[in-house]
Order: sequence, then structure tokens, then C-alpha cells
Amino acid sequence: MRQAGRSLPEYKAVRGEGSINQAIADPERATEITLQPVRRYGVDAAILFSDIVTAVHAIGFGIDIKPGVGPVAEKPITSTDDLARLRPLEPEQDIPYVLETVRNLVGELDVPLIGFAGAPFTVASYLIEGGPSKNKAKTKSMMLDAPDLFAAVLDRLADQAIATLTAQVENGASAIQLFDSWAGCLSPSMYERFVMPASAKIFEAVESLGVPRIHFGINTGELLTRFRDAGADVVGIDWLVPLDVARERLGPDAILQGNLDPVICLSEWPSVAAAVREVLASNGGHPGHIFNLGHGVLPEINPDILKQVVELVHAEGHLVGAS
Ligand code: 1CP
Repeated sequence: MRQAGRSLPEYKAVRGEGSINQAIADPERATEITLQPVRRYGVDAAILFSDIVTAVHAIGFGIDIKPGVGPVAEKPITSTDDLARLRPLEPEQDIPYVLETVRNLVGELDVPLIGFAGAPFTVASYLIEGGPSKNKAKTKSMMLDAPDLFAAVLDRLADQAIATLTAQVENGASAIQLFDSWAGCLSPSMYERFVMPASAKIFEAVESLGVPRIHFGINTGELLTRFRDAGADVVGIDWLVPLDVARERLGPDAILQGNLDPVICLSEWPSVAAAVREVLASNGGHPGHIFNLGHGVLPEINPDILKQVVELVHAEGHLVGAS
């Protein structure tokens, strides 16, 4: 999850000042940052150090990641003229540093590397709003009032996601995750009409790569079946939906990723341990479970607590529900 490294002193030491884009564009630093949480926590997979707006940044759209804020676009998309600023991504030319980082990591890691991209809707929300926003008002207005423009934006972003995910897998990533973090602000009908086709296009295009495809968002309780039907092999679950409830909705064979509430990790260890055990219990020993936080690591979280979480999951994860 995003910001696994942010609470780590070793991350702060190598991250440097300024935009995170500079660290992403430096394969040596990006490799080291990706490895840090794996080394410290002993987790079973690594997530590439990059961002969901790395591709749009690389094609020169005009977006930066402001420290303490997130992705900020100088000139948000308002009309069809802006489509020209979303040219296709050519990974070898536009993001060679990401691919070099992937190759470095695959050479160094003993665990699988998860590559990722932002889903069209979530990336579009930054490009249309101009930055992080609470209710995505401009994005929803464009969806309803200029549906052709909105569909064209999402389609271009889908093609970029396909290009970056394919290149990451071709360079050695073992799984891919599509982050549609903010899709949960949409009703099921709005999601199906305006968003799902672009995400489904991505999942279909990367199917032949033969790697597991994970689909994640928060507040997606009512969207879970659509998240699966878009073409995912694994559905990410936030902490609001217990895993057994998710399997009632998705079927008994559903493979889930999740779902410890990150905020709980700010509490004393006994409370955190109880919450970890509750997640494991709600999975009930099902083999199709990737234990994870329900969203990103908060910078205030004590790394020692996260280390204990990993140890507890490793010690007890396979025991729950086993007879
Ligand atoms: O843990 C890691 O470092 C992995 C690399 C990673 C990933 C997977 C980063 C680095 N970003 C992401 C994905 C990402 N970026 C998502 C999807 C996952 C999620 O919902 O958490 C989203 C929505 C973003 C956009 C973004 N980038 C935000 C959110 C802003 C908002 O709207 O609230 C922020 C704060 C960033 C900056 C960022 N990206 C990554 C890190 C480590 C940071 C923190 C800031 C920094 O160190 O400069």
C-alpha cells in the first residue's frame, strides 16, 4: 500500500527534499525505497515505489506531487482541447527509470514485485479537479454534462495504464494492481455507466500477460461485484466490509486482499493484535487471502507495530479455520 515507507526513518533519510517525482525518476533511490519495508517487515511481496500519476507526469501533462498534499495539476482538464495533453505513453522513452527500477528489484528481491497503475477514474479525478478533492464535484459534472469528453479522457488514461502495466510485467513484475482508490464515491449505476468500461479495457488487455490482477478502492462495499466483473482476479477490500461479508457478495471462491483499518495501527499493541485476529477470523482460513491494510500506511504509525502485525499474521494466518 501507498506510503509503506513513509513512517520509516530510513525512508526519510534517502527520500530527499522536493517532489517525490525526483525520487521515482532515480532508479537507485527508488529501488532502495522499495526494498526498505520488505527488509524491515519481512512482508511477502514488494510494491514498486512509483505513483499513480507517474505516467501522466512523464508525458508532460503538467502535474506534480506536492509534499503534504498529493498530485496537483497546473491546468486541469476543462475542454476537448486538453485531450491533446494526454498523448499515449511510450514506456521505454517516457518512463525508462521505472522500468530500470523494476529490473533492479527483480534482481534483488526474494519475494514477488507488484507493479501498479492508477485506474482511469481516480487519475482523471486529479486531472479534472486540479488536485485532491473531497466530493469530486467537477469530475462528476464532466461525467454527466460532457460524457463524450469524460469517456475520451478515461480511454486515454486506460491506454496509458495498459502501456505501463505491460511494460512493468515485461520487465519482471509478478502481479499488477489497479488502484481506483476514489471510485467508491460513485453510485453503482454511475460506476457501471461511466467508469467500468475503461477499467475493464485495462484488465482485458493485461490478461494475456498471465499475472494476477488486483483491483482496489475504498468505500467500495456496493461496488465489489463490479470491481470483480471489470476483470480482476483479486478484489481489494477496505476495512468497512468484513472479509466474510465480501465473500457473501463475491462468492465462496473469491480471492481477497485486505483489510486491517490502518488507523487502528495507531493504537496500543493489544488492540492492534485483536483487530488482526478479527481479520484472520473473518477470512476463516480461506486460502484465497492476501493479508493487507485496508488502505495506505499513515506516516504516524510506529514501524514496530507494523513489524508485529506481520509477525502475527505469519504466525497465525494459516492456523485460523484450519482443522
Ligand atoms: O508505499 C509506497 O511507497 C508504494 C508506492 C506508491 C503507491 C502504490 C506511492 C508513493 N503512491 C502509490 C499509489 C497512490 N498514489 C494511490 C493509490 C493507493 C491509495 O489509495 O493509497 C493514490 C490515490 C495516490 C495519489 C497520491 N500520491 C496521494 C493521495 C492524495 C489524495 O488525494 O489524498 C499522495 C499523498 C501521494 C504522494 C505519495 N505517493 C507515494 C508516497 C510515498 C507519497 C507520500 C508523499 C511523499 O513521500 O512525497
